Amino acid sequence: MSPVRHYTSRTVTSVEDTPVKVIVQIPALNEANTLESVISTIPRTIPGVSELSIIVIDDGSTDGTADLARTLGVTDVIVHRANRGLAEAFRSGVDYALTHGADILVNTDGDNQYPQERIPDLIRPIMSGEADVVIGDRRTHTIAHFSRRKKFLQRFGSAVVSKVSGVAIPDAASGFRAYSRHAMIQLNLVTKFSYTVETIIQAGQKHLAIATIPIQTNPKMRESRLFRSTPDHVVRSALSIIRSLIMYRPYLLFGNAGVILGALGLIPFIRFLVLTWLGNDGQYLQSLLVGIALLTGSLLSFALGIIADLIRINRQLIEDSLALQKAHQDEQSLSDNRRG
Ligand SMILES: Nc1nc2c(ncn2[C@@H]2O[C@H](COP(=O)(O)OP(=O)(O)O)[C@@H](O)[C@H]2O)c(=O)[nH]1
Ligand SMILES: [Mg+2]
Repeated sequence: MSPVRHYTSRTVTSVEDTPVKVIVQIPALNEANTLESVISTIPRTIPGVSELSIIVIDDGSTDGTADLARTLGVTDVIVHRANRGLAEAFRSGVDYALTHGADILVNTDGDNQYPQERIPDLIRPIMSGEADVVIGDRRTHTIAHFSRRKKFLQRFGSAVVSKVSGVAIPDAASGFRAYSRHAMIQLNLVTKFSYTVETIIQAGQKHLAIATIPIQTNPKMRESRLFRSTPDHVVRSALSIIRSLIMYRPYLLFGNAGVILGALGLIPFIRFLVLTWLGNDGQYLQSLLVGIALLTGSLLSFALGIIADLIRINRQLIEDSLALQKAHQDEQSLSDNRRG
């Protein structure tokens, strides 16, 4: 196996037989009941991996999750004293992985939903240099305890995320994932809520290679903590997708809205003009009003699209310089390690 190290987005250096360090992170909010089953099923030795460590990110648990993790032998437990949300916990894990020299970061959940024994398969596409992000596809249509509505929503949501990101993703909400160091450097998350959708859309926009592997989930242990109900899930996911769309592909949203409003506005407007020309002066004012309102909306959409696109370009420049900075720190710490 030839592990690949990516230093910056432009230079990819393949280093034969380089030791590969994997960090498995478990974001956990009150997971004392299930944490042991998660930790005990994480494979400790994987062919081609020289070092594997586990970190638990305790996000303000009140059930002793952090202490339990330490008792179970996890030496690095990141504790958020108050609950900050899953995306923040994920970011803490990425920062830890970057500063501790991980080549690959794996995420699995604290509720033992995911089959930890498949971690070797999950990281394989990164080890072989084929992918930067690997997502475990739960094949949600086969999960027995998912209702028909939930299966439909999962599939529909994944189709929307695939469309927006430009990458075919069968299971966009899966939390069983692996990220290469290159992906960790490139991704900059801003959402507070869940990182799953935003990472995919960003990865697609940044042309990171995304792979998926089919997995079978473990039986359900408890209700979701991230979503209180299905409508709550739909609203939050939709907001997260729309926000990502505005941030990464504003012209798609505002351009289409502008064209649709413009086309709808032209119909009553032209109707008014034609009828006035035919001599019906002073009549059909409703058509004029509706037409002008829709055309103004169209104009506003285009104007917002232009502004959002300019902001997107700025953001991209800032992100590029952030990635360069992180890659530079990375090379420095690697050479310090070699010297040390
Ligand atoms: N850090 C953090 N993790 C959370 C929070 N809510 C849930 N989690 C963790 O995120 C993972 C997924 O949560 P879960 O309730 O299983 O959501 P699911 O995706 O609907 O299955 C689990 O490891 C939880 O412990 C939260 O507010 N903060
Ligand atoms: Mg779960």
